[in-house]
Amino acid sequence: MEKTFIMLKPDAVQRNLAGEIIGRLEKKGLKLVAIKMLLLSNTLAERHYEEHLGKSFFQNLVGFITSGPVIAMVWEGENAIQVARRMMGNTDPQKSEPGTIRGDYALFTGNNIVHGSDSSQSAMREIEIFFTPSEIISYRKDLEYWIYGDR
Ligand code: DAT
Ligand code: MG
Repeated sequence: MEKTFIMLKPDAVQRNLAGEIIGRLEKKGLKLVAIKMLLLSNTLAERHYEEHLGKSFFQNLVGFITSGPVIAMVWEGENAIQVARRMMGNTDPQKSEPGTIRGDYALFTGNNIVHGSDSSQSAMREIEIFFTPSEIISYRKDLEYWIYGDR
């Protein structure tokens, strides 16, 4: 089963959107398997966003993501990475479709309220940065027995 790393950025927490975003992912049928609130250190933020090191917006990005508490989560489900990315919408909220999280709740790329892994490689890397294996809970929901049987 695929796992993806989703993080509610400081603007989501400041704007009281945490429940709304978690609710959307939950109602879609993705399964929450790990969650914690934390304040990112510069080191952790730079590690999380290392692919953007050297880009013009890197300092702003790190400054913003460390500016207040974030909520880090792991969500599980079939095709969870792509499904969550589609629900989040385009990186630039002025281009994301209405009905997506960013399309409905954000206006600026620098403050686009949610992070989601973009590939299975990033998902594995990002999950490992934020969670130890014992913090990720393996459990089943009733519907899964109907979909997958006993395995
Ligand atoms: P995404 O968050 O959709 O995966 P990304 O990985 O390209 O997008 O960039 C990470 C974050 O960096 C993004 O959510 C917001 C910020 N960012 C990206 N491009 C930017 C730009 N051109 N100007 C300002 N911030 C940007
Ligand atoms: Mg990205």
